[in-house]
Amino acid sequence: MTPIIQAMSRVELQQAVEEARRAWQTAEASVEDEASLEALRIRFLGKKGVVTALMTRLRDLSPEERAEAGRMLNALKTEVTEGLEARRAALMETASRDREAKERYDFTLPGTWRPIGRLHPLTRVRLEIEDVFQRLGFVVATGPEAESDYYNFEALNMPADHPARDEWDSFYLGEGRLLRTHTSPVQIRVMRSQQPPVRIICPGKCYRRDNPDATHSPVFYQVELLWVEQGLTLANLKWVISEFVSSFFGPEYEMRFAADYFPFTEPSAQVHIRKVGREAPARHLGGWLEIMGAGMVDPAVLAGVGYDPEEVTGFAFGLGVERMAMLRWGIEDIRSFYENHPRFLAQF
Ligand code: 2NL
Repeated sequence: MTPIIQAMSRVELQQAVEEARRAWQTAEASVEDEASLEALRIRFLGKKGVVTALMTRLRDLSPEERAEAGRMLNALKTEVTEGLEARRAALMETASRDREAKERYDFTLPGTWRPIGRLHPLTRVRLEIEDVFQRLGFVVATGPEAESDYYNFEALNMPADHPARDEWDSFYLGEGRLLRTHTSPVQIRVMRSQQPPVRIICPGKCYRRDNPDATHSPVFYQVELLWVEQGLTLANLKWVISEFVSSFFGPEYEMRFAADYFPFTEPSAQVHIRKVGREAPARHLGGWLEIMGAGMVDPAVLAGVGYDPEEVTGFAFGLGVERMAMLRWGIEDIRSFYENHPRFLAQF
């Protein structure tokens, strides 16, 4: 297109406007994005643009000619302005349709599959045991797994040279610390911090220096129970345990106590259960299964925490959570609980 720098006649201006219109119509068809659209706007309507330059030429004409040429130029300007606007709208329309196509959700696609977790069988059994005793009015108490010799042994009537300590070999952490071998230290802590009556259950992780085999694991879970109050006897202990047996194993189980020994209870007993009608020959222990150890709290333990053994009596028991789970589901190896094979865990 010829630059418009010289004075123009009416005809020349008319021809230049027609030429500009054709140039616009050709250029307009080639707009394909925001950038080329903006370049086109500057080329025609910018300060140094084609239409602007032609406008300045109006002053070369007489007032009569100027009016007519002005209308022509205004028509061109309107055509260009509206054309640009239409192109811009078309570009935006395309852009938003593209975006919608890209962002559209397909609700028929399958969702992301994630395996749903579940409680570990030991957690399930522990919670169920807690539930049985909470319904009987016992409160859950917990405490540290790293303990002192005093709480784990001394306060339980096992001074340093006591032979019973052999049964509970611990892991020693140094600086007088050891991993608790039972949850009894929690009961000692509770008794030292409050007056009777005490009705608690103490679930938690315990550690013993045992080699792993089908029935031993150096880490295991225990639930202990303690009830201290005026006038408690072995009869109350038997009632609490029989409530547990019928709740956890079912009403068709019978129970018996067999004499045992623990340094912290006197008398002490093993508790056995058997499904009624499942009597077995004596060589199979008559079908009886040991489920826990229990007894009346030794007066020396009560005195040790500042209670008056002439005033209050108490009883306690301790059971292994793994053993309860093994009996419930017929699991034969305690190590199954700690190997965490998904196919083992998925069964519960
Ligand atoms: C077992 C035996 C038992 C206790 C734990 C206990 C705690 C205090 C005082 C007296 Cl503070 N006794 N606990 C009593 C008898 C037996 O556990 O073989 N458990 C698996």
